Amino acid sequence: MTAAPVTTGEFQLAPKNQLLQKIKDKSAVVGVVGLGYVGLPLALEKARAGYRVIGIEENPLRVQKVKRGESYITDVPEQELQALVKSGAIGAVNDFSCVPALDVIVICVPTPLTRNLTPDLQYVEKVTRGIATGLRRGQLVSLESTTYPGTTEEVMLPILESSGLKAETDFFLVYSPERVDPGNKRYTTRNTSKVIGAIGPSSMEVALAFYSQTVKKVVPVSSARAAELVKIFENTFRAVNIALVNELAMLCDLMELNVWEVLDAAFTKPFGIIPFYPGPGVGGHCIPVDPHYLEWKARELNFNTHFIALAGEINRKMPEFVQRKALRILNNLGIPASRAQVLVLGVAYKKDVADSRESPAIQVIRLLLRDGARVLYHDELVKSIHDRELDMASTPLSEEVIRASDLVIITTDHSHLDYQWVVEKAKHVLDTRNATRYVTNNRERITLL
Ligand code: SAJ
Repeated sequence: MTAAPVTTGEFQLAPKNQLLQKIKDKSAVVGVVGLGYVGLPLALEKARAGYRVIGIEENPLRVQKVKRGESYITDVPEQELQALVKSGAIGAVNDFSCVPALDVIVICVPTPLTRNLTPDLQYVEKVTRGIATGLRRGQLVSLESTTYPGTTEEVMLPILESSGLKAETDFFLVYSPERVDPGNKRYTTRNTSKVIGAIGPSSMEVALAFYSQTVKKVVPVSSARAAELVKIFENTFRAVNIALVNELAMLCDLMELNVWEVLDAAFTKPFGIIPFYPGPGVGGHCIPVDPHYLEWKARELNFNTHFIALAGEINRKMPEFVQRKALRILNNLGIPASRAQVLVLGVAYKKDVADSRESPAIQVIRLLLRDGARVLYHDELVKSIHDRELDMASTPLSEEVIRASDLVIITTDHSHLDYQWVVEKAKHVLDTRNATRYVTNNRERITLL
C-alpha cells in the first residue's frame, strides 16, 4: 500500500512540497520506530495533533499491548491511549511492510553500550535497513536516539541511499534528539524545546514543519552532527556533575561531614550553581551510557575526554561505597555480613519510575550477596529483577520484614513510601538518597550516604 501522490491538477508536486502539504493538512502518516519511553509518548503527541500514527515495535508483547490500548509507560495515560487506538489514530505493527505508506518516520530505538563501553548501533542500523527496503520519494526520516556525532551522516545516510533514492531530492533526513525525562510531570514531549540538525536545507524545512506541529519551540542547528553533539553534551553535563557530588560524598565520609547539609547550603546560592545530589550510583539508559559515545568518538580523533572517563569511573564506584558503609554499620552493630539480613528499599534507577535498567541498587544487592548477607528488596514499581546473577521478586513491605532486617538501605527514594514509619520500625537505616530528610524521630537510627 503506498500513499497516493499529492497533485495540484495538471502536475505532481515535488516530493518536498508534497510532504509539506501533508504535514500541514495532517494527512501525513507518521511511523514511530521503537515504542519505549520516548516512542510511545511521541506517538501519543502526534496522534493528539491529528496525525495517523503507526508504531513499528520489535517486541510483540508491546505491539499487543498497544493494540489493546494498554499503556506500559508511566508517562502515557492508558485511557487516552485506549481512545486513540480505538479511533484508529494509533496502530502498532511488528515489521517494516508499512513503510511505503508512511510519510514521516521517527526512530526512537535504544543506543546501548557494548560490554567494553563502546557504542552499540545494532538497533539503529537494523531499523534503518528495514526502512530502506520500503523507502520512497517524499519521506522524512528522523533519528531521535542519543548517539555520537556522525551517526546520521556516516551510518544512516549510506544505508538509506542504498535504496537508490537520493537524500534532499527524494527523501529527507534529520537528527532531532529526544529530551524525555521519565517521570517528569512538568516537562513533557510537548513543552520541551526540540533541537533539529539536518543533512540539508530541504530536510530541515520539512522537519521544522513536522515538529512545529507538536512542540512549542524548535531549535534548528547547522548540521546533524551539531545536533548529535548537543544531546550528548546535555547528558555528559549531568554525568560529570553527578560524579562531582558523588566524589564530594566520599570525601565528606572521610571528613565526617554531612554532604547533604553542605550541598543544601551551597544550593542556597541564587546564581552560578545547579543542584545535583549524590546517590548509590547512576542508572537508566542515558546518563551511564551516552557520555561514552562521545568519549569513543573523541578517541578516534586522538582526543582524551578526561572528564567523561573520570565521571564514569566515580559514578560506577558508588555501589561499592554503599556496600562499605553498610558493612561498617553492620560491624558496629556486631553483626557479620554472613549473618545479616538486609532490606533494600527501591531498585528503580531513580524515584517514581518503574524502570530498573542499569540501576545501582541492583549492583548494591549483588555486592552484599557476595559478602554472604541475606538480601531482600522491596519496590512497588519493580515487581521483580532478573539478570545474569539475580532472580528476585519484590518483598511486600511490612513491619515484620523491617523488624527482621538488621539494616534497611534506601537506594531509591520513591515518593509513595512513609519514611517516618520505616525508620520507626527499623533497627538501622542507611539512606543513600536523603529520603529521610523530613524524619524527625529516631534520627540516631539513620546513617546518610
Ligand atoms: N542522579 C543522581 N543525582 C542527581 C541526578 C540524577 O544520582 O543529581 C541519578 C539518578 O538517580 C539516576 C541517574 O542519575 O539513577 C540518571 O538520572 P537522570 O534523571 O539524569 O536520567 P534519566 O535517564 O531518567 O533522564 C535523563 C534526562 N534527565 C533530566 O534531564 C533530568 C535527560 O538527561 C535526558 O533527556 C534523558 O535522560 C535521555 O533520554 O537522555
